[in-house]
Amino acid sequence: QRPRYPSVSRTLPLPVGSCSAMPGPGQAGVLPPPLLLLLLPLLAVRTLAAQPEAYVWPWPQKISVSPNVTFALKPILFRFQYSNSSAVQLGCSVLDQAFVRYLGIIFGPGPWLSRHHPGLKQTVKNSLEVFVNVPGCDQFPEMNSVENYTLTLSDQQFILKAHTVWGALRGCQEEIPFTRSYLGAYLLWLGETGLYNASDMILLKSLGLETFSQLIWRSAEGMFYVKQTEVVDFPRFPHRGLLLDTSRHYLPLQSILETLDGMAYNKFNVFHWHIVDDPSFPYESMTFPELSRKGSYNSATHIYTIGDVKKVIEYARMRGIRVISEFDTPGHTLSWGKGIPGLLTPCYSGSTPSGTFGPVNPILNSTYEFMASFFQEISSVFPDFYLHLGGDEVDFTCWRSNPDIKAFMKKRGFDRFEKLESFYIQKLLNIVSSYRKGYMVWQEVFDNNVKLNPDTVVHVWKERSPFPYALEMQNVTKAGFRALLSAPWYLNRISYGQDWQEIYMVDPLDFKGSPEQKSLVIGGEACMWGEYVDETNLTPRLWPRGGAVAERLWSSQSVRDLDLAYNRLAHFRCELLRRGIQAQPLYVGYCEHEYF
Ligand code: CP6
Repeated sequence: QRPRYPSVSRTLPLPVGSCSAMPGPGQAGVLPPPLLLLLLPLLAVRTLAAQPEAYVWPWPQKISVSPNVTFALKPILFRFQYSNSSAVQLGCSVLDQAFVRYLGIIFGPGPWLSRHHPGLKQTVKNSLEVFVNVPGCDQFPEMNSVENYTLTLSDQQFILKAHTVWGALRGCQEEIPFTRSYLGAYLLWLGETGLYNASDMILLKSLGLETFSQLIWRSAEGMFYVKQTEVVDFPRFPHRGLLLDTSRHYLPLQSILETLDGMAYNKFNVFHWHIVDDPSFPYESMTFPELSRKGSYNSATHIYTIGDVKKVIEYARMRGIRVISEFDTPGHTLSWGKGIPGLLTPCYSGSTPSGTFGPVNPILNSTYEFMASFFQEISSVFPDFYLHLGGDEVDFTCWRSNPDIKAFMKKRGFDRFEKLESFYIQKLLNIVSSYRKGYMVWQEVFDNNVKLNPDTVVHVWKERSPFPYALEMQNVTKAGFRALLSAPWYLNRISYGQDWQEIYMVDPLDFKGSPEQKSLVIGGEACMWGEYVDETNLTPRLWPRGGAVAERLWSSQSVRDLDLAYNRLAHFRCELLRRGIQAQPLYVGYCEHEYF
């Protein structure tokens, strides 16, 4: 043991890694020596003050660590164990598998150096008891699933509890006004008992076990330790998403699964799969196999079969992550045209077709017949209640050039192309609603005054047009719609320096509006658009920068100290490396596990 700081000493060789304290965001390295000496006492204070109580990312709502009480864990003996009174017992695949996974994460594959620890002063704990209120293991996580957990590591008990009493979600979904804040709603329902949602148990696993795994460290001699700790935790926002774009570049299944691992470590809970777009259509449709046969980059290797999609959904479920697919229309659809002749609008040059194509052709019945069968398939393949229907960046040039479109608009009295776009979207929304699905759309659909179901989620992505994104959040919620923020969170965009800090300091509720309006913000998504990203650079671009979004969406609004965040995030980045995720560095420094 080489304790360095009173409550946070982590000298971790493989498999549990750690970083030594790196200089924070304020750097002294470039200053000449005399000035540096003058500043040294100041810096020392600052660095000490920036030491977190524990290295947990994202930071829990409530955590207290007793620095002087340490427990030891022996890797050969330690087990996760179902509480006798837990509603869920051995045989629950989600937890059974999570236990195996987290034993691997915490202790690594071994061999462990010392089996006998004669001089061990600390109490040895051999199990973490896991208690779940909820029977059943086959559900999917949902928007309203309660993700609360408490973790108590003390001499009396080592226990992880699902605190959750999710009032019969399916039964009372309609009665629950979504205008109530998520936390407020949780507190209200906390007192209600008797009706539980089984999907809560999934979240207990991916959240509480994750926190537990981050609290453990290993000493140089190879023993594992954890401080006496009490954690009471729940997310600030229910929708904490990450968008991957698998059309600009095909991402192999393995990359997607690895990203889901990284998401679980960061407590992200929504995988937004922007699966197709202009350049390629990798989704293999059962109803319309021509779509990927003709529209993918390579129909033998660069497609997602139904089996692949099911694997992604199940892998995500095991980690408490929802999968929301996006099939973006009517724009961004060039790849659809290859497999479905007649679907796209023919563009004209003068009075003759130019041979190029524009957005989906909104004036043909055949278009809506196709969309009805296509989205029927999508509705059944993706179990989540929500579909993302896109609706962004519709280019009117082609519609403008086409005489049939112009004639249709004249007949209908549409004076602007936004009206035609709205006409299309409204028909599409009606189709999807008839399949008993909810939908999310990009902000243009709202901006263009399309009539939307009141439970539509509007996804704000534009940084400043027509308004700065904060004003757009204000407008969307003022109109009574739920809002999702992505505009400040483009991970695909890179720059020199610590750009995670800007990402981190954004607050989704930083706009003018009533408490009701604020409560309509369900969260946000980090986006990784794929124009310049494929499997070679995806992971380092995603992590640890994506962690900044994860903590903003999970932790309390008051968690905004950049120095503390720097230390925890630098440490977490080393932990990601130890877990096999090639996360890039935040700044200068090293990871301690490099020495072992
Ligand atoms: N692809 C699709 C994109 C973007 C959008 N839709 C996008 C473009 C520019 C920025 C961010 C996102 N690459 N289909 C807009 C939602 Cl800065």
